[in-house]
Amino acid sequence: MSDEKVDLVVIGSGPAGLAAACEARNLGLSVVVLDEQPAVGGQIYRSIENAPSDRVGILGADYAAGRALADGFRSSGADYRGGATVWNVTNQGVVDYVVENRSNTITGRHVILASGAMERPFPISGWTLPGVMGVGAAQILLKSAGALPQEPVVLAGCGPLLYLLAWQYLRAGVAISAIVDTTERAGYFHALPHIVGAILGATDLLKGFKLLTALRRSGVVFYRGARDLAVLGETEVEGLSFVHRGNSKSLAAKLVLLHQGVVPNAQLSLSTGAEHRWNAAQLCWEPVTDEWGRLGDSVLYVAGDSRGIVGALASADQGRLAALSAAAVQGVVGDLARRAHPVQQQLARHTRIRPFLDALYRPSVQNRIPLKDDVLVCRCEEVTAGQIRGYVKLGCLGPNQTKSFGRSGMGPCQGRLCGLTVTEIIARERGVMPGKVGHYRVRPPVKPILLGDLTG
Ligand SMILES: Cc1cc2nc3c(=O)[nH]c(=O)nc-3n(C[C@H](O)[C@@H](O)[C@H](O)COP(=O)(O)OP(=O)(O)OC[C@H]3O[C@@H](n4cnc5c(N)ncnc54)[C@H](O)[C@@H]3O)c2cc1C
Repeated sequence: MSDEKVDLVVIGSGPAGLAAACEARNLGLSVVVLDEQPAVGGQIYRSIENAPSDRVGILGADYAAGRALADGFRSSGADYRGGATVWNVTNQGVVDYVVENRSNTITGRHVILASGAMERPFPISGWTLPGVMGVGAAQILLKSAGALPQEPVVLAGCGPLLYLLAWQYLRAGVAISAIVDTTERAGYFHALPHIVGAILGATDLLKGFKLLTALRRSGVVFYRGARDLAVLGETEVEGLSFVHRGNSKSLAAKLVLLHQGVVPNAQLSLSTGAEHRWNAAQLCWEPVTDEWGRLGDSVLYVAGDSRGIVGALASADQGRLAALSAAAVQGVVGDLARRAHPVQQQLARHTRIRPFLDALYRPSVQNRIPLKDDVLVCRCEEVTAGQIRGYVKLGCLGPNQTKSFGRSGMGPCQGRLCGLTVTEIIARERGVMPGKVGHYRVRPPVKPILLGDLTG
């Protein structure tokens, strides 16, 4: 076990972490970046440094743009440690991580948590069958290995990432049987008041518009406003059933990709005991920070999607701002306001479209809170929606108690996958807001590690 000290430890090498590291190095801070992935890039720019040109072509210009950020990071002088899984962070800046089966400790005068986003759970009947994957997971296979489905695929759900992968698949020659779109009609009405902000962020709006137009022109069948989705099959996926314009439909498929947006991967900030609030627009927990992303009066900052979903460009802006603030606290920067001003303006530009997207692609209640009792909620411990409701009837008030009632949230993912669903089910049963119900108390190790890793 080592115990080194540096000015800044950054956890995560997505846009937020890479930009934070570059900014901090520019200001002369010593920087170590840890990431459990073997290469830099995070979710959006995964494998950007070694992706062959045909794959970059398929993934599109937004992906290719990550190359400049990765190059800048490589020449910044920051120390990058890939394959490093962080399992513990303290409010004093101590970070424990495992790399190559050995646990190490590093202390940062400041630490930036930039652990990004994860896909929102999509708990419907059959969602745990072999042959069902998240759209994000399928995109990870494409980015990291160029892996593509050989058989026609059904994509179901809503949100920019779903349409993006459909577009990327079309460019790669993958056959798409259908896009079963769950965007609700109400979403359009709720998004309307935010249209001015979206128009001011015209580039993003235009990109989305072009992408949807390309999909429509491709002839892919769209079922808009689909409801009552259920994955069919006993031991593996056989298809997807749903209701479209009042008619029951079912499509045969061996691969069904589900998606209804991404949510902050907040396990690290939650594990520090920092205050988190329920974001009613994005339907998720987010850490309470100051404008720079600082958690209370600790030495910890949060930047990027793990602070609340903002997208790649805004994540990078937040990374820069957190690094600037940390450098100012360390006495390296005397003119914080002046340096931060252009980045803050850019951040405002990059987040203008967010309220529009949040309203339009708000996942429907029935796809977040399973009505059927037999739908699995906690996949690790195989706890169903009915069981969670049963615990509430017995007096269970929040997610932490579900652990003692029936092991929900006790498996290897430590509630990362079921946490939001459990909170929302309990809130609905109790007739209170999710913020009142609370979230799983997350304790280190936040990622599964072996006892041998600690002693090795
Ligand atoms: C699967 C998926 C695919 C996505 N694809 C796209 C896309 O193609 N286009 C797009 O615009 N947006 C995409 N997004 C949204 C996306 O996450 C961006 O908004 C952006 O990447 C956020 O940047 P970030 O730096 O905050 O986090 P990320 O890019 O998510 O990076 C976070 C990094 O933290 C690391 N990390 C997390 N926890 C730990 C830990 N405990 N120890 C060590 N390392 C850790 C992860 O390995 C990851 O590399 C995707 C999201 C997901 C979940």
